[in-house]
Amino acid sequence: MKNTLYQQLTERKRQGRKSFSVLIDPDKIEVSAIDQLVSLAVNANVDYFFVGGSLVIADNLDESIQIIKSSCNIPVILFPGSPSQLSKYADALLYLSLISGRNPELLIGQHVISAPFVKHSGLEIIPTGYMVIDGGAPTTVSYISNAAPIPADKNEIAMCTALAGEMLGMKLIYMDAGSGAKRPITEHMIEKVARHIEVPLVIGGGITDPEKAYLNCKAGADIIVVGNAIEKDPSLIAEMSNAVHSVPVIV
Ligand code: 1GP
Repeated sequence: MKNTLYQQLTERKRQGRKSFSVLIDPDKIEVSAIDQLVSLAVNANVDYFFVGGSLVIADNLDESIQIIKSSCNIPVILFPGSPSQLSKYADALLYLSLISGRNPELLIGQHVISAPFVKHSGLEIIPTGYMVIDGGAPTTVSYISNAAPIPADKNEIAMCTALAGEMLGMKLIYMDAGSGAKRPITEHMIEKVARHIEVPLVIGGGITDPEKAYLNCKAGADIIVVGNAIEKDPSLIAEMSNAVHSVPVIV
């Protein structure tokens, strides 16, 4: 039987291999520019594409994913801002529960409403504990979610939240300072959380240089997600990917 993407993720973690994911927000990229981005990603050995955004106003989600899938084998994982952002052309769905917030709609409410739709999508579902960390600027995600982020220096709260998420059955923990965050998540917080959980840890939000991506991985991140910085300068893909893949393998 074919390994699921999640099995691949956990296997990579077991081997101590770090992964790099490019975030594509269909609202922020012209469909015509996707081909070039994909070719840069293939050359840079990017591990995953995350596709999604807080809003996804443009009606091009299916089309964007089809273009990616037709030109490479890099898995496409949906990172949806709302349950309407589904596409059967993707490989898997991060089934997000906003465990850092106290908004019941984003913890379970929207999931109940969209459950049959999600089930019938045929997508691989990856239950994900989504934690928003204060990145120094009110981001779209914090406004839309109507939930306070975890303060950037409250490492214990982050650790306890991740631990609770894992014990509730979340298969991934995604800590996000929000797209375009002024301050990305600190290595102290990443280290604290990584030491206490066993599931893979995804880190994103405001990562703009390869050095930061490298340090995040050293601190315990398993997957680094970059969107904004690459939208501004696509040539960063290679440097970021190299930095993540150059982290020494420690198991
Ligand atoms: C946002 O984690 C992602 O949800 C990536 O953030 O766009 O700032 O890289 P950036």
